[in-house]
Amino acid sequence: MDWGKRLIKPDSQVIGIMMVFVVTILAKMMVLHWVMGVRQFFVHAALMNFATLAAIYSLLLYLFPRRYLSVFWGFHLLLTGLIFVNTIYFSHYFTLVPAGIVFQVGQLGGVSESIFALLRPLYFLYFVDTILLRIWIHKRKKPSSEIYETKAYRNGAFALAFIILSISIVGATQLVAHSTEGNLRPANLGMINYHIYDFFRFSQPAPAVDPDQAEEAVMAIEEEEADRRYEGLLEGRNIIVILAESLQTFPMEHRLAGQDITPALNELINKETLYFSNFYEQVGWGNTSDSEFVVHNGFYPSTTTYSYQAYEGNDFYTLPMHLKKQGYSTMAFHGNDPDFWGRRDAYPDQGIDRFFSAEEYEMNEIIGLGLSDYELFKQSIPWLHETPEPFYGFYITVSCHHPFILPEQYQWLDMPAEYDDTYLGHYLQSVHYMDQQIGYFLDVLKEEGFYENSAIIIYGDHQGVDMRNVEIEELVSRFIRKPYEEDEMFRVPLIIHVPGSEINEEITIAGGQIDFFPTIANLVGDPLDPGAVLGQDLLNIKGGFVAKQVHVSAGSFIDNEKIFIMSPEGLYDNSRAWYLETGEPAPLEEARKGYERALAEITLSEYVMENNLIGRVREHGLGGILDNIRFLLELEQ
Ligand code: GP9
Ligand code: MN
Repeated sequence: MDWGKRLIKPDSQVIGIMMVFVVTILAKMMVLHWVMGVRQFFVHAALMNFATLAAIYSLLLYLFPRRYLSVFWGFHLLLTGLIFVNTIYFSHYFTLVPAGIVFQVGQLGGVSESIFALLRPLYFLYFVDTILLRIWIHKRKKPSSEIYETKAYRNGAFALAFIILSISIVGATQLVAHSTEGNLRPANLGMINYHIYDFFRFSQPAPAVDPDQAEEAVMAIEEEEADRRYEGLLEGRNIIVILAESLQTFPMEHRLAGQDITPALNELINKETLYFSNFYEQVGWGNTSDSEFVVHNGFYPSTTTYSYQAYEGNDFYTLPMHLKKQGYSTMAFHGNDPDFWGRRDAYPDQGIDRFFSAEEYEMNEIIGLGLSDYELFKQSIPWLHETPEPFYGFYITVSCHHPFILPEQYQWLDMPAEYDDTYLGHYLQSVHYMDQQIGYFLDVLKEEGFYENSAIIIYGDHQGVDMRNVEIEELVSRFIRKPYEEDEMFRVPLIIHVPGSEINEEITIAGGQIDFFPTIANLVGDPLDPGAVLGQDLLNIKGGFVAKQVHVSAGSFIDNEKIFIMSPEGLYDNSRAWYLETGEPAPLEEARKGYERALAEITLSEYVMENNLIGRVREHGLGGILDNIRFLLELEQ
């Protein structure tokens, strides 16, 4: 047998073909990396992803020696699809598609309008080379394939795949982990390596908690003022919470060509109201549903998928449950599919006893995602009448949702030319419409006799306009007359309106959605025990603290003086910090403690939730959980 001839010649041809597939995919990935703003790790990510692709293609050759051309092409198509989807996803979420998305595929129908709005014809260019490759492999004469089935060849390819895989994925990932203090991110791993890492992380148990750092965080959370301000202010009242979709604070503070964008809300915050003006969103992958999860539980959302899914089957202790102890009836209203974000299954465990959704509502006026806010409020009145008081009613609005396209007849703001038909213009119209429906709802509550003995709480679930989109950033900066940055993007209002009370106060302490539960618990006269949740009672603390995760790198935070944004590539020294008041840069070292606290809180939260430990937290507090962790660590030694 002429081994030399048979092995070397066709092999080099096949390797050449393989490289065409690898390099074309890699080139497209590098385009995506560039779009994602990967700079410092650009070459590194390209090399790492090249190694991984070469390894996978070698493995494919080993596994499919006869049909390797079609398999190569199939994989090329698959990865191109992934690059395409990642590009769309990145344009909205500014990260790559997370592994946990597999649980969210069912939600896609509901947001199809949003997805189409993000699609750009340019993205289809990704498929051009894939199509050309199909034509090319169809035309070319296949080299004899027998040769690739020889044992020597198969082992050789396998060994190559194995070596490159282990060196590229494990070795290089370790190096990146080392230089970024373990912050593995899309911006330092690149697309395919990040997906592989994310997949393994997703299937791993909760990360290890450093008990000393977590203890410092818990002690900081427990630090409260001695007098309990406003304790019991809401006692006995119905509590009506309106989750205001995509409502940020800035539209409340700026006028548009002489018009108030949120006249109803502005009127509210000037009378009988506690208004939290430095309040921030803390959602994770589950957007609206995560904001519900955070306000009701006082814990962070999951970092892997939407929290109702990630923590399905857990025991919880939530605000609605806390209120039920005081005899409250609990219910939620949402003019959309009850299974959206898994609400139907999640609500009973969250202490929400009745859920009025598209199955109960007459879906007679659809705006964007679902029933109009007007109908959402209006149709709920008979249900309020039939519910024993006091009740807790949680309203999820949907009309003001991306892409913020309102029917013509509801675009009530006179739009100046500079914002006409812009994303910001559409957003402000939608915010205005929602504001007017909230105003209408308050009037109806008055007419129906609910207003005087209720508290009406309104909060924004998350940002509507994203500063990472250059066009939007420019428009909003012009509108608010200062650079539009993360501090403004994450700021959402919290309004607690207490009709007939003497109060009227703007609370400027920094707070986040995680503080909602302990704050309301104090207001209803049943404060939570210290160490019961990871939030604080915003009316009785010295200093606020808001940890961010998921949509910016974990470790980012906001306190009363400054904001710290951990760099996307995971390097502390590349991070940014600035003072909220002046916008002046703050020394990064001033943020080190907050960065550590943010990470400690998020890790502890995930540990509690992933191990279903709320029962224990109820008995022994978060301090008790830390004692357990210490005990387990000692056992391991
Ligand atoms: C629909 C609504 C979706 O259920 O909650 O809003 P989103 O999560 O996309 O912000
Ligand atoms: Mn939302």
